[in-house]
Order: sequence, then structure tokens, then C-alpha cells
Amino acid sequence: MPEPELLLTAYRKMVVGRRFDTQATALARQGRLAVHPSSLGQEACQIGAALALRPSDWLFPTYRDCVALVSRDIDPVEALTLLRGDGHCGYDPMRHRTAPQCTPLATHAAHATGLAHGERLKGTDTVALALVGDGATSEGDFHEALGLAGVLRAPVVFLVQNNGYAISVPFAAQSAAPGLAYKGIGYGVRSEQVDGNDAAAVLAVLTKAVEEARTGGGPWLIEAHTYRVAPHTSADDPSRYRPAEETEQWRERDPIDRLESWLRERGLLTEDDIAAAAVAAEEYAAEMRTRFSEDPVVDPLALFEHVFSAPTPQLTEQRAQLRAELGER
Ligand SMILES: Cc1ncc(C[n+]2csc(CCOP(=O)(O)OP(=O)(O)O)c2C)c(N)n1
Ligand SMILES: [Mg+2]
Repeated sequence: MPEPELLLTAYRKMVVGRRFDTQATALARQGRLAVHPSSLGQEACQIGAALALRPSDWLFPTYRDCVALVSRDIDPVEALTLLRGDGHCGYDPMRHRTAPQCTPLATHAAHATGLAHGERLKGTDTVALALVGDGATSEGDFHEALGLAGVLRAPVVFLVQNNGYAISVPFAAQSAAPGLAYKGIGYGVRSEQVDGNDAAAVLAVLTKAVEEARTGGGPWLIEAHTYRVAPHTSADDPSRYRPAEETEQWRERDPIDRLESWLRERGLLTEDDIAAAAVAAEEYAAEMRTRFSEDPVVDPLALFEHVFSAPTPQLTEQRAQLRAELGER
């Protein structure tokens, strides 16, 4: 069981993370973001990922995982820059030891494995944690990454957030496996299932996996059972593919409510603590609104930066064309 202090930190981060998420959904509705894939209902997995890692460890997130980013203390405007339509990920991956959010499903699983193996070759004790969706486990890249991680015994942990759906495709149409943890076992990767809406359980199992990977025990796959309460993105209508009663049932297993009552019952969380967390979350959202009310300054030519260390002749030509179109600068 994680220490009470860590669970209190988890609670506060989940409350702020949820407020960040609902604010981001509102910003998408107002046209301030192009789109927003909400983490609503998956906060226990998101803060579990952020809190199980040391600052020196690497996180490999997907488009779903903005709450993990802000829980890792990435600035909220930077975390949402990509969703604002910018060509770059918004934050400095090297500084935050957090890869750009990955939209192509599972390609980052191989990157995480490679980085983890490379760190071990360099003699560091860095661990990489890749967040993966249930649908992404059907991708070839996921299987290649697991195969390699198993053979290399790379210090990498895969957290599969099984939220029941890949957009409109339910789990039953995705896989006939009894669970996704079996996919790890097939590659010799130790695997476990966890209640993904139980923050204490997620933290306990992830911390164990990360520390075992760090000390030479090889990779882990954790399948967390959770649910995407919100639409796939702000451009989706889930009523077309899942019953409202199902979503309501999962609301009753809300990860924040569960942690809150667990901490309260043990006298670890007072009414004042709850009120203070809510105030901090509102302040966070208010600052987001202020900062997002300003239009970002975007230089169209920045599109060509950071693609290659030395630009290719084609890119140089395309940049010159765009520059001419924009007028002399
Ligand atoms: C390689 C690839 N194929 C298809 C898509 C389109 N796509 C975007 S999200 C998604 C569903 C992914 O579901 P899952 O992995 O369960 O993640 P979730 O959205 O539920 O977090 C698909 C098919 C993509 N982004 N990348
Ligand atoms: Mg899914």
C-alpha cells in the first residue's frame, strides 16, 4: 500500500487533473483547441504513471494522456499546444523527460523500449514508461516492442489503459484474449492486471513494476481496467455505439470519489483538504482560461524547424516557397 502522503498527493493531482481536462474540453467547444481527447475517468492511471516515475525517468504518452503530462508538472498551455494546431508538441521533451504525445497507435512503444535499452547500455538506472490503449495492442508495433523488450530485458513498463473502446470498437470486437495482460506473457514479459480506477492499486503495482525494471528485473506490462467516460474526442458522439447506462455504471466507480472516500474513512483527508483541493483546481482552470484567451503567435516557417538536424534540399526549397508566399520576412 502506498504511503498516505503519496495518496494525498495523488488525490490533489487527480482533482487538478480533472479540472484541467474539463477546462480543455470547454476550450475545444469554444474553438480555442482544435480537438480534445478527454482523460475523464482515467485519472487514476494518469497520475499513477506520473507518480511512479522519478524526474529522471521517461514517459511516453499518447494523445489521451494530457492529465499525465500536467501531473508531471508540464505547463498546461504547453501540454495543449499540439491540440491548438501547432506542428510541435509544445513542451521540451528532453527537459521534462517526456516524449511528444503519440497519435499513431503504438509506434511509441518501440521508442520507449529503445530508449530504455539505450539508457541501460549507458549505465544509467533510467526507466521508460509507455502508455498504451487497448486498441493499440492490436498494432504490429506493440508486438514488436514487446518482443524486443522481452529479449533485451529492457527497463521499460507498458501501462495498457483498457478503457473498453478503440473509438467505437468495443473490447470484445478487438480481442478474444481473456485479458490484454496475456499479450505480455506471450513475449516473456511479466504482466499483471489492476483495477485502473483504484488509484492506490495502480500506484502500488506501477511503483513495483518501475522499481523492478530499474533494478534489472526486466520489463513489465500492466493492464489497467478503466473506462473513458467522455467521448473519444470532442468530435465524437458515443451515443451511437454505447448505451448511456454503461457509462453511468462506470461513473459510480469514479476514481476520484473512490480515493476521496477511502482517505476520508481513514481520517487522512478532512473537509478542509477537500475544499482546498477544489480551490486549487479552480485557480488552475481560471489561469488556463486567461492564458488561452490570447491568440498564440505562430510562425508558419517554424514548421520546417527540428525536422532534421540539417534540413534536406527539399525542405529548404519548400521553406523558400512558403516564405515567398507569405511575403518577404
Ligand atoms: C496507426 C494508427 N491507426 C489508426 C489510428 C486512428 N485512431 C486514432 S485513436 C484510435 C483508437 C485507439 O484506441 P485505444 O488504443 O484503445 O486508445 P483510446 O483512444 O481508447 O485511449 C484509432 C483507431 C491511429 N491514430 N493510428
Ligand atoms: Mg481504448
